[in-house]
Amino acid sequence: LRAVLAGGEAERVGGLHVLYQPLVDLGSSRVLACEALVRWRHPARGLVMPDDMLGAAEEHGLGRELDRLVLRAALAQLVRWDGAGLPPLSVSVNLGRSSTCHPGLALDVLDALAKVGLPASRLRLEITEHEHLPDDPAIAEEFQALVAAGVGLSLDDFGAGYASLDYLLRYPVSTLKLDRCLTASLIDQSASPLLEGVVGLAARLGLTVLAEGVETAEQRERLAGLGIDHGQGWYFARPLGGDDFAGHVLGRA
Ligand code: G
Ligand code: G
Ligand code: MN
Ligand code: NA
Repeated sequence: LRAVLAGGEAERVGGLHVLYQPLVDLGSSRVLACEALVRWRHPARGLVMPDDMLGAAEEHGLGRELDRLVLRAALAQLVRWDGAGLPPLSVSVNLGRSSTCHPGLALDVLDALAKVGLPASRLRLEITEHEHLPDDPAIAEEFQALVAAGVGLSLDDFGAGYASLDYLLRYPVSTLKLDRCLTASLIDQSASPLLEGVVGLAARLGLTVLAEGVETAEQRERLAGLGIDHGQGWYFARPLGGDDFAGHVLGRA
């Protein structure tokens, strides 16, 4: 992985590539944005999924390099989609622990946007409370600078980690991404009060809610019925390569 990351700029450099999963309006199924999801095509091990490489990447000090490569690939992809006549969607890019805690994060990200000439509003960053982050005001300041510049901030995996409510107070989050375990819990009728509570809280805080892991029409219906704005999941589309994503958005999938 170190060698792959050292390899540089291109989208498919050294077998790392990025897929894009649509983020949709739950009511209309219209594609509003996408999430960039990294994959590693390993010569011997086959397709390596993020969960099987991100831990090791962080341990070996490569987490930030990986996130930077994905960010550059995603922004380059937006420029290509713009050229192909897609509507100006935004892309959501995940940040691992070392990217989130990096004091130069805001400058790095704004520099990457400036290099490709895209407005900051075309980018969202996803932070996760899966890993406990230190309560360091310097981290919050990086995100405040990004949000002031127009970058969106989402809290990922909400409901599956440790400190969600604390993070909502600390960081200028505008979207809550409900972990797919909450969507899956809808099979059990008794879980609805929990989701209703989360939706109510989000409304009070002025947050948009996105449900992850939407796999069935029934889930879509019930989530929309609860007042959840956005969704993501196999019911709408799997993570897609850049060209397939464009075909999906343009209705040629
Ligand atoms: O499809 P999926 O297996 O891609 O993703 C699994 C997890 O890996 C998700 O929690 C997702 O947020 C995370 N992930 C995917 N791509 C990236 C990335 O480029 N950087 C970081 N830090 N996390 C990612
Ligand atoms: O960043 P995050 O953990 O939220 O990344 C989303 C993860 O969920 C990725 O691993 C993606 O491949 C996966 N995923 C996306 N849609 C679905 C779905 O409908 N069901 C399941 N089980 N996983 C999904
Ligand atoms: Mn995510
Ligand atoms: Na998630």
